[in-house]
Amino acid sequence: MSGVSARSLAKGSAPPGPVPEGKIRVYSMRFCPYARRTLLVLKAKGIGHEIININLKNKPDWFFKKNPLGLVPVLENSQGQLIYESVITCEYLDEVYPGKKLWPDDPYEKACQKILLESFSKMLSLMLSFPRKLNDSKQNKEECAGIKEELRKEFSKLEEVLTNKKTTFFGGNSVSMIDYLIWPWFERQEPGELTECVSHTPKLKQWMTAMREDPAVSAFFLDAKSYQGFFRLYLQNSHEACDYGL
Ligand SMILES: N[C@@H](CCC(=O)N[C@@H](CS)C(=O)NCC(=O)O)C(=O)O
Repeated sequence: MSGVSARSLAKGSAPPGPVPEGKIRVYSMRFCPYARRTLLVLKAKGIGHEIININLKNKPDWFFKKNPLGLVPVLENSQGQLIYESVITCEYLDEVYPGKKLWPDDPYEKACQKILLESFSKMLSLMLSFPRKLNDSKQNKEECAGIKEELRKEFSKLEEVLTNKKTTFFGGNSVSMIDYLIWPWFERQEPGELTECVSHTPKLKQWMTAMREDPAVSAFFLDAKSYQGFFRLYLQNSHEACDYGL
C-alpha cells in the first residue's frame, strides 16, 4: 500500500517496483518536517504522486540506493531519476510541473525568499533541539527556557519581515514557496510546547492561522497527540516510532 498513512517499509522489505508512467514517487516519513515540504508542494501543484514511507529507525538496505545519505525525502520519477534534499525536491517539482508556480518569477523576489530561508536555518536548529529536551530535570527546564528565549528573538525577525511587507504571507498575499518551506516546523509548535514563543508576534500568529486554512496544509494536518506519541517513541529509538498511531 502507498499513501500518506501507509505503514513504513523497514529492513528486510522488498524494494518497490518502477514508478508508473505519469506519476512521481516520494519516499517519506509521516512525521518528517523536511518530507512535509515536498508533500506540500506536490499537493499544492496537484501533482499525481505515490508515497512510500520509510522506517527511519530500521531502514531497508535498498533505501541507500535511493539516497546514499539515507534521509527522506527522496523523489523518484518514472525514468528512475532520483532527487533528494527537501529544498531541491521542491524546486524540481516547481520547475518540471505546470500549474501554480510557487517560486516567484521575479529574480529579486526569489532571491529574497532564499535569503529568508537561509536565516530560517538558525531557527530550525533551535526548534529541532527543543523536543529532545522534554523531560522534567531542572537542567533541562533551564535549557528549554533558554531555547524559548532565543526562539522569541528569531520569531521577532520573521515578524519584522511580515510587518515591512504588509502582507499575510512571506511572499505576498497568497501562499508561495517560502511559506511551504518553513511551515512544517510551525505545525509542530503545539506538540513542541513552543506556542508561547509566538505570543509577542501577532503577524506571525496570523500567518499561522492563514496557513492552517491552506488546502495543502490542512490535507496533511497531524494532531498534537500524534506528534507527541511519535517523539516519545523516536527518542527511545523504537522501531515503531515512524508508524505511531497506525
Ligand atoms: N537536509 C535534508 C534533511 C532531511 C532529514 O534530516 N530527514 C530526516 C527525517 S526528518 C531523516 O531522514 N533522518 C534519518 C536519519 O537521520 O537517519 C533535507 O532537507 O532533505
